[in-house]
Amino acid sequence: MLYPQLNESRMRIDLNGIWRFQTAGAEAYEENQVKKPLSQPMTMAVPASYNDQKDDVNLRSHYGWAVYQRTFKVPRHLQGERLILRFGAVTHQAEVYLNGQYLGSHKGGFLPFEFDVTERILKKGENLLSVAVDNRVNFGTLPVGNENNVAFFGSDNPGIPSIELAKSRCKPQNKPNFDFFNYAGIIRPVWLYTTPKDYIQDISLVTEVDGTDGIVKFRVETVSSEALERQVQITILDEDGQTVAESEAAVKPDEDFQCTGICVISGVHLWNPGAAYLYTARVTFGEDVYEQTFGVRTVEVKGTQFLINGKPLYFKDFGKHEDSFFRGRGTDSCLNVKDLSLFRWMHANSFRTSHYPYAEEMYDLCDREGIIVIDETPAVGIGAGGGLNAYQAMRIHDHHRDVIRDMIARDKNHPCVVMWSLANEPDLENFPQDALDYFTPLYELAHSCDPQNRPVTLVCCQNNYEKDLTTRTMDVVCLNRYYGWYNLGGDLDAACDALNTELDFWEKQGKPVMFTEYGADTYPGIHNTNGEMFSEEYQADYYLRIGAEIDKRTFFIGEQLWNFADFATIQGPMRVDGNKKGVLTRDRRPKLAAHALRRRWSEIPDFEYKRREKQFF
Ligand code: BDP
Repeated sequence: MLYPQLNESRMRIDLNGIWRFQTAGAEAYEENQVKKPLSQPMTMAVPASYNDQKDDVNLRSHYGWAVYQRTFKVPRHLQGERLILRFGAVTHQAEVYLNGQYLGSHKGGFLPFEFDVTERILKKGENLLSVAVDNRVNFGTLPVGNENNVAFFGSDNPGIPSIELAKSRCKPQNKPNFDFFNYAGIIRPVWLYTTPKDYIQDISLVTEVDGTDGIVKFRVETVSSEALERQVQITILDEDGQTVAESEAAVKPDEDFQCTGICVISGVHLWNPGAAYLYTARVTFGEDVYEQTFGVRTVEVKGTQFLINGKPLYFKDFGKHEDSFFRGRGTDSCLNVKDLSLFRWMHANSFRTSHYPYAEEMYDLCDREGIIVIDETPAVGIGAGGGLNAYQAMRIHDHHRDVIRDMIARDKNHPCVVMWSLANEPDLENFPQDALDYFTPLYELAHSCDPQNRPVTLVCCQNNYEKDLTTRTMDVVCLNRYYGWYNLGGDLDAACDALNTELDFWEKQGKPVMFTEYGADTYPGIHNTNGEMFSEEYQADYYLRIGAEIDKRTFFIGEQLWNFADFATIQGPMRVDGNKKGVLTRDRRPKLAAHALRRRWSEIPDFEYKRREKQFF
């Protein structure tokens, strides 16, 4: 799906800002709330989660539906154009109404969706746009939530007298099956944009390198109002706006108005981590123009190596969250710029979009800054506990396929994206064959959807790795491991021993292996000469000790620690004002470990690290 663009053929109108907002019922909203102006609205900023914008505990822990509303007028000169209403993401489910008329719904809180409103109800005067939003998570959603949506700490604790009475007094609320606050609302930009009546629907670009030439293979999909053969022109521009290659192809009615072709860039500048170079493919079709940026680079897994442009990469970086004060998970370009600046400060080169696809604006920034991305679906929490088989109990299969398809359709042209992650920490151990049967078709689907055929992985939990049949089938083995924290916490000698026992197992699998999480909760300001758990010293020591072990393993291709910064979670006995595994605080101040890692990573090159005789730790 193409991102809305402002250019000589397309107009983009920003519908962000202050909207009106009102909560609704757990199971439903009222017709009046979406068909008429809200009766008792409060103000609410878009894009942003609604939970932390007001000082109201009922909003923070709201459960169920809420309604956003705003009005807008369409400039006279846009009448006659094709008009599209586009949402970057609404968490987790949206039902959209325009002037009281139902436009449609969208399930899933982290991917864009749009409605063609050309022939619809758009009026000359004020148009009323209402978006009903449901934040509930359960066994049918991704991310997965608790099935009965009731949070009740200690519900299995026989020490609570009259447990049924206690339960009946609990307010219903979302109980996520994941460790990040269930922020909700219109979290990404809303646009009204135009295209000409006949338009470019999609562009896919695949690049190869042949000596000093860059080969750009393109596919363009168009929509035509007439059953005629027509031409599509592609011009490749370099960073100075100079034309470096051109091509033309015909779209035909009997070929679904699609065309393919090749452009060759001689003396190509490659896109590399830390040294990005972006070209623009300017596509013209009749009245329509779309400018798609891209980079020329290759990605490949070969033996135990992960190659970018044929060179073995070492990932040194983080799992992250879209998470900040006040906005929750709302898109914040300033924060994104700041975060990537901190990446540079720490000599990091990449991150995983744990645990959902991020805002499109972030991938554009990474393209430009040369930061590598592992792009993850929102499939987190696939594990039912209590002996239940998640693959039978959950109703997520079709939705999981949809999010894989939609994520790849959205992100396929970004040079920063080098691998797809199907899920985070599903249960792979208790029902190993069911897990394998569930994930193998998804792995194949991801490969078949991606024109660039990037590597595909899933991220596995600390488990009995000998029982887990799925992780070893992925292109890269991605390990979330907490030796020294949840396992063998406080004893780094024992933790390193256990890690080495596991690494001996992975060494035999002949695949590249990396950490996608490892870490220790650290309360900023706690210092300790003995380096005990929760102290800044422990976190710094933890990373350096574990770093020294993985440095000895040539098949180990990267260290994505958990987490870049502290982040919000549901309250509970395991969390002190959120998850404190950040190497930065939530307001982006470095803990001791950030300095230690900065020194370590300044000595680790992006490429060829494990080939060097001398290693740094
Ligand atoms: C991992 C999860 C991550 C959590 C982390 C933790 O993938 O979402 O935040 O544990 O416990 O299991 O800090």
